[in-house]
Amino acid sequence: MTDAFLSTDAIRTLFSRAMSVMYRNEVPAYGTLLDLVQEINTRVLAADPQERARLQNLDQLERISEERHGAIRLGTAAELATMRRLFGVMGMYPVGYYDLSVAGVPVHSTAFRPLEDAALARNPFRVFTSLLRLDLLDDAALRQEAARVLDTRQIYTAGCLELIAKAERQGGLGQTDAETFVAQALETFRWHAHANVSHAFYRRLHDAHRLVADVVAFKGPHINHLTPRTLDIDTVQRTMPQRGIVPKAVIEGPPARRVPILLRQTSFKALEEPVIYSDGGEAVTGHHTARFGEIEQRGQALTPKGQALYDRLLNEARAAVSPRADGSNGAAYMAHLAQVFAAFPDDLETIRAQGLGYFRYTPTGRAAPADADEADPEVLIRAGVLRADPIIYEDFLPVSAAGIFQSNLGDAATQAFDAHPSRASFEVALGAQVIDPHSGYAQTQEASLAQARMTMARS
Ligand code: OOG
Ligand code: NI
Repeated sequence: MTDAFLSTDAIRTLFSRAMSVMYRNEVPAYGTLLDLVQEINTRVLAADPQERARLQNLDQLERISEERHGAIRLGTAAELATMRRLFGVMGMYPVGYYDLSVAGVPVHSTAFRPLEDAALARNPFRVFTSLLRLDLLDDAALRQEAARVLDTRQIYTAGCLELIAKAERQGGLGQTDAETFVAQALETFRWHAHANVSHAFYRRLHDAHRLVADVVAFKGPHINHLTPRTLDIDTVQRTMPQRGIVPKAVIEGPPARRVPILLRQTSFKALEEPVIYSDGGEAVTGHHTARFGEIEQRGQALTPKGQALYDRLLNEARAAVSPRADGSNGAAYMAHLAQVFAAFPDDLETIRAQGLGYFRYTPTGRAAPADADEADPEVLIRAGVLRADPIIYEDFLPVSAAGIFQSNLGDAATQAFDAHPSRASFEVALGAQVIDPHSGYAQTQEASLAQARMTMARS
C-alpha cells in the first residue's frame, strides 16, 4: 500500500519555497529585494489595521511576502510538453496564450497556475513559461544549428521523469516521493555557469537576439526571476536604488488607483554573470545577462469589456509617451498614464454598473427579501443583504510582460518581428489546449451569486 498522497497544493508549496531558497543563493540581489518588500509590507500593514484585518480574514497574512510567480524560457516543443506534465504534478495548468512577437521578443507563452479558488488561496504560485520561436529568425544556418543544440540537451533528470510518470500512473505522490520530485525538478531550473556552446556560437546567437542566446546556449531553462507580492509597489520602486538595486524605468500595467485593477509589476535589471563556454577543453569565460528580481501587486480581474477599455487606454497613453528604457522619461510616462486612465471608472459601484470587472457575491447575513433568489443583485446590494467584492486577477498582461522582457534584454534598440500569433502551433507543442482565463472568472462570479441566492433563500 502506498502512503497517502500529498495534495498538489502542498507539493506546489514545497516547490515554490525550494525555488525561493535556491534563487536567493544564486542571485543575492534578489534576497535584498525580498527583504525590502517584507519591510514595506510590514509598514503598510502597521499603518492600515483595516487592510491587516481583511488579509488576516482571508488567511493571507502569514504568507504575504511569499513568491507569487517565476518565469522560464524553453527551447523545444518536447521540453514544453514535459513541462506541462511536470507542473501538472503540482496542480498547475496552462492558462492563457501570450504572443510576444508583437513586442520584438521571439517567444510565445502561457502561465502554468492553479485554477480553483481554494488552490489559489493556499498557494497561487505560477510560472510564466515561454517557448522560443526559432522560426522567426532570418538566418537559416543559425536556426538549424540552434535547433540541433537544443535537440541534444536533456533538461530533466531521469529521477524527475520517473516521478512525473509515477504521479500520473498513481494519481499523486506520497510525502517522500513528493520531496524527491521537488529536489529533482529543481535541477531543471538551476543556473548552469557552463554554457552548452562555444564562445563564437554564443556570440552568433546573441547577435541574432539576446533571448535566443539565453535559451539555446545553456544546459537548462534557468529560472530567470521570482516575484513576491508587494502591498505598495510605488514605494518599493522608489526605494530600490537606496538598497543598491537598479529598478526598470517604469512600473508596468495600470497606474496607481483607488480600486486597483489587473496587475502592476516592476523589476530590477538583470545582472551580469560569469559564463564558461565549451570551447573543447579550453575554458573561455565571458558574461551573460539574464536573471533579475520582480515584484507584483494585483487588483481586480476585468471582464472582456473592461479589458478592452484597459487595452485602449494603455495604447492611447503609449502612443503619446512611450517609456524609454534608460528611464529618462519615466516620470512623464507615469504622469501621462494616470491622466489617460482617468477615463477608467475608479469606484466599485460604477465598475459594477458598467460591467467592467468581475465580482464575488456573498450574503451579508441580514434578513433577505422573499424574492432574493431572483431579484437583481444591485437591488439586493442596496438593501444591504448582498455584498460584492472584486475578484483578483490571476493572469498576466502581454504588454507588461514584453516590458519586463525588454528591460532585461538590455537597452539596445528593440528588434521588430512581424506579429505572428500562433496559438495553434503553441498548443500542438504543449500537447493540450490553453485554458481561457475569462471562463474561470466568469464561472467564479456566477457560482458565487448562485450560492449567495441559495443561502439567502434558506435564511
Ligand atoms: C518573462 C517575462 C514575463 C511577467 O511577469 O510578465 C513575466 C520572462 O522574462 O521570461 O514574467
Ligand atoms: Ni514576471
